[in-house]
Amino acid sequence: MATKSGAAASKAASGATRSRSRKATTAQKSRTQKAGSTNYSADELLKYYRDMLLIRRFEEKAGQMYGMGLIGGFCHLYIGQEAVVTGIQASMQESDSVVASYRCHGHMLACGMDAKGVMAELTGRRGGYSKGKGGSMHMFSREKNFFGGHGIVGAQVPIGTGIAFAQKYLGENSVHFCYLGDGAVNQGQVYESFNMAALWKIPIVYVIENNRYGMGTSVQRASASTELYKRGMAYGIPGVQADGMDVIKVRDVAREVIQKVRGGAGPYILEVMTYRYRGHSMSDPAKYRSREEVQKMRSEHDPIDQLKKLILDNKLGEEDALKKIDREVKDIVSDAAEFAQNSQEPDPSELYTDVYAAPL
Ligand SMILES: Cc1ncc(C[n+]2csc(CCOP(=O)(O)OP(=O)(O)O)c2C)c(N)n1
Ligand SMILES: [Mg+2]
Repeated sequence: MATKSGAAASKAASGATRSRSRKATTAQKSRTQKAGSTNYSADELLKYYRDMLLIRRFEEKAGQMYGMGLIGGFCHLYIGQEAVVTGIQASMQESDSVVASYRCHGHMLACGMDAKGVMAELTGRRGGYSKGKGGSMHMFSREKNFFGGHGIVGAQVPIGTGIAFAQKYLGENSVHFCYLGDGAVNQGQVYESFNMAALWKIPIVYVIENNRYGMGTSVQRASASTELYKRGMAYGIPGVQADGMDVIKVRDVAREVIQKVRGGAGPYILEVMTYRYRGHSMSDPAKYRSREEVQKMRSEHDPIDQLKKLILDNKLGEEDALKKIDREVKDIVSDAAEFAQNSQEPDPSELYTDVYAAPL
């Protein structure tokens, strides 16, 4: 998958000459090459491997526990999309913040939230991030600058824009990352937010995770224009598209984008081309796509397998080092599952707490 820039695309669309568009193509190529260059250390790669594997194993365990009836309500797994949050998180600063949709467990783990607290929230226990009262889509961590988990499609976009505005207003040099799906991009509130963000040069990156489907509807069937990184053109918001199955490419494109946004350029759109292996939620049999389609993505583009191959082929880590990470991750996840089953359910009196910031 290539990296495309919205600026180059808009030039071509406005009838640029052949030579100008040839220049744009060369620029795109060098950007892609740069994104794929050996611009990484062995330690970094092993860390990305660990971070992606933690999300993968955590989600597999959550899926199992859901099947056993230990997790109720909705549960949207992030399996397949791990390179997106891992690559972006690797390019962030500690004070940067994140808001996400309901497919958010991976984002929480990437932000450094504790696997025990996330899993215990899924099982609805006191040890969970929302004391067992929020569940899968409603977890927050002020400490890790993670602002939820939002079940209403697109609702996080004005919220994220507000958080980014506050950061600018308070004079912080932070960038906000607002994740949304391809299914959210046709909503009115998204464009109202884009307008304000561009008008006030708000330091926000809108990360569109294009996993090709919104529930059971493919992007082609839902969107009149499918190049989602161009969706800010009406407001002068630049956009770029990256291969979301390659953690290094995501990280490198994100770094370029963040540098511009932190430097005061205003909002940016980063569209990452990704894929979810599981259904929309645990109750989706995914009949709208073929098994072959999923299998092809898994065998040819899996983010974890690709990184593993890169590490081994370039002798940046031994098979044993990767096995050690596998064991470490497995232990974190089984400890989280155990904690999530042994933590107490919330006391009924908790029904009346945490409803208002300042109780009436
Ligand atoms: C305002 C609103 N409309 C509809 C829904 C039902 N709904 C839940 S998820 C979803 C699809 C969203 O897809 P996308 O944004 O691509 O995210 P993905 O599930 O692929 O991560 C819809 C329509 C909702 N939760 N909120
Ligand atoms: Mg989608």
